[in-house]
Amino acid sequence: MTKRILSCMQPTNNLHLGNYLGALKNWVHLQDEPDSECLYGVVDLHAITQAHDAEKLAQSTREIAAAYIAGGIDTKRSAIFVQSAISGHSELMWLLATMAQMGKLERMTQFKDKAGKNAERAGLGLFAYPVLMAADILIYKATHVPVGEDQKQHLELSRELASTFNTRYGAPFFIQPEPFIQGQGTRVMSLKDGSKKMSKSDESDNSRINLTDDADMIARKIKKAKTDAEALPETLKELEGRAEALNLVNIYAALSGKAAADVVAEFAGKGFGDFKPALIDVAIAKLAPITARMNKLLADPAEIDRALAAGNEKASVIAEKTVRETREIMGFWG
Ligand code: AQP
Repeated sequence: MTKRILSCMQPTNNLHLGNYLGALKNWVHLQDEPDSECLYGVVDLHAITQAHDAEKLAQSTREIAAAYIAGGIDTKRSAIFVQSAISGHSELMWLLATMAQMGKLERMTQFKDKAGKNAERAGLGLFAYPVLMAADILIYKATHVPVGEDQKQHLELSRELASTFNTRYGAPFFIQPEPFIQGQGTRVMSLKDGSKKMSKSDESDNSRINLTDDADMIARKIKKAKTDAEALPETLKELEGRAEALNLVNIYAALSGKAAADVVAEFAGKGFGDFKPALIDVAIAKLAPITARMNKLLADPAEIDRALAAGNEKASVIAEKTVRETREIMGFWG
């Protein structure tokens, strides 16, 4: 096995089109990489770094796992695990936290965004989130981590912590993971504001297309999506400064597997009255089978729970070994 691929999502809410196009769709293809093993996590310990509903957490974890399977993760080939079920994540996080510099954590843009003006009152968990993410990755000695642009900074910290540990203890123990920056559709923007990314935690449900939305809801959200009054131009370059229009073109391209430049050329001169119905058709054609499969899995969650139990078992064998060896290298008793 030459590559170990690891990636995760938080059960903060249902997955949306951005999660699918920016991450899950690529994870499915990565399963076909030769000589590779894939581990996909539902990182529920990250989901509690901001206020969460305890009654919904376990169900959200199941829903994310259902979305992985419905989106094409093959549980015979890839492990789907739950972070909190594998205690080594928290233990390794503490060991790595002793090496993480406060100044670096303070500069993390996600912390700044999520803490907002109230950084003084933000929880330690939100601040230390990138260290837990480093533990998530290093515990599996992952060689490759598919991440969106927004997570690149966190991955860099994981690489640095691996290197700090190896230098401090004189052992080439942790692997520095390589990022896989994902291709087309990498950054899907909000349907209401083309300058903000589509996000699970956006207050407005109309800002995103959820993988649980039915055909009517998808159509309604796309019809309502913010656009402008101009027709589509002939080239992609001419869409500069029209963030919402560009976003819809990019979504169409990613869903249909076409290049964005070809999509603009195809619809050149047409307004959104023509473009939106076409986008609705491709979105429904692509997402309806995923939604149907997800609903079927959620109606009888035994299959999801079996997949998670098997994935947890596989992941915990690797994780326990790494933690045991880390403790030995650091000189702990027993
Ligand atoms: N809008 C997006 N476009 C493309 N990719 C995206 N991802 C998230 N939003 C977009 C990718 O999906 C994965 C989810 O990671 P996460 O669960 O850690 O969530 P996140 O990155 O913090 O973003 P979300 O889904 O909007 O959640 P909240 O609102 O809870 O922060 C990652 O691979 C991410 O790059």
